[in-house]
Amino acid sequence: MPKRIFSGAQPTGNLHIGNYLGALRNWVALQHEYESFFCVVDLHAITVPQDPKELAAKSREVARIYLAAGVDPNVSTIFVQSDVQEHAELAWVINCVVRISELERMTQYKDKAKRQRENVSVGLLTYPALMAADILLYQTDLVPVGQDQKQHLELTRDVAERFNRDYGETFRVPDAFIPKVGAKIMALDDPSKKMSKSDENANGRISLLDDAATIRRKFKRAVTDSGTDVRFDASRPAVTNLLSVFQLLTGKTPEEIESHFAGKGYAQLKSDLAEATIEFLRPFQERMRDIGDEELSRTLKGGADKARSIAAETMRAVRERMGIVGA
Ligand code: ATP
Ligand code: LTN
Repeated sequence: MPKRIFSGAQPTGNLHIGNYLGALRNWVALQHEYESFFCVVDLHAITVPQDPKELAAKSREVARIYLAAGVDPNVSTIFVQSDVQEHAELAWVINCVVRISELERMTQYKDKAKRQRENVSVGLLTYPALMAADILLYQTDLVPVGQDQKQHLELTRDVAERFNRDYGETFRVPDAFIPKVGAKIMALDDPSKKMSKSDENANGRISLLDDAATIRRKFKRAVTDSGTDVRFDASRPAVTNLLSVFQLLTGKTPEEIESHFAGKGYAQLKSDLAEATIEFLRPFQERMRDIGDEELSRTLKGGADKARSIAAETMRAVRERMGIVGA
C-alpha cells in the first residue's frame, strides 16, 4: 500500500499565513510522495456555534484555498468532512474507547473551554476523538500539522494502539509531521500567542486574502522587541517570528537574511516583509479568483467519492471487530 497523508483545516474564520506556513505548505510539498487526503473539517467547526449559511460558504472557500495554495486535485483527494458519514460513525466508536481524563488533559480544550465558560459543548471536549477518526479512517501514515496539534496526534496514536490491542490489528498508527521552522507562527500583536484565526484582533494575523494595503498596515503595527539590530535571537521572540516568516516566504537562509538586514532596523524588516508577503500572495489570490464554482464542485464530489470508498472499507473492519454488525 502507498504511504498515506491526511490533514485538514476548520472552515472557521479566514486562513492566515500561520495556517499556510505550518500546514498547507507542507501538504503541497509532500503530496507527490504520498497518497494524500486533505479535508475541510466542518464537523469540527460546529463544536462551537456557527452561522449555517456562513459555514457552508466557508467550507467551499477553504477547499478553494487548498487548490489555490497548490494542492493538486489530480494527485490529492480534497473533500468536505460532512460528505463522508463514516467520520461521525467512527468518532462515536472512538468516543467509547478514549477516556474522559485523556480529553480533559488536552490544552486546546482547556483554552477554548476557559474562553467560553458555561456554554461548553460536549463536542468541544470530544473534538480529538473526531480528529482521531478522520486520521484512522484512511489508514494514515503521516499527518502534517502545526505544533498546536501535536498533543492531539499523540492521543490519536494512543487510541489506535488501544483499539488494536483490544479488538485486533485494525488501524495504522500515524506519525505527526511538524516542520522545524513555521510550526508555530506567533501573533503580530502579541508574540507570546500563536497567530490564530479565531482571535478577535485581526491585526495579529495576515489573512491569505488580505489586500496589499492591509498587509502593509498590519506589519507596520506589529509588536517588536527592545534592541535595534535585525537577527534571529531566541531572546527576541517578536523579531525572530517576523524573520521566520520572511525566511519561509523568500526561501533565503538565515545567514543571507541577517546579512541583508545588517545595519538596517526594524522598520526596514517590516517593510521588506510586507512586500515579500504581498508578492507571495499575489499569484495565490489570482488563482483563488480563477477557480470556477463548477470546477470546485466537481473536485469536491470526486474527492468525497474516493474518500468514502476507503472510509467504508475501514468502517467494515471496525464493525466486524467490535460486533456492531446489525441484525
Ligand atoms: P486558529 O488559527 O483559530 O487557532 P486552528 O488552529 O483551529 O485555528 P485550523 O484551521 O484547524 O486552525 O488549522 C489548520 C492547520 O494550521 C493546523 O495544522 C494547525 O496546526 C495549523 N496552524 C494553526 N495556527 C498556526 C500557527 N500560528 N502557526 C503554524 N501553524 C498553525
Ligand atoms: N484539529 C485540527 C484540524 C483537524 C485535523 C484533522 C488536522 C481536524 N481533523 C485530522 C489533521 C488531521 C486543527 O488544526 N485545529
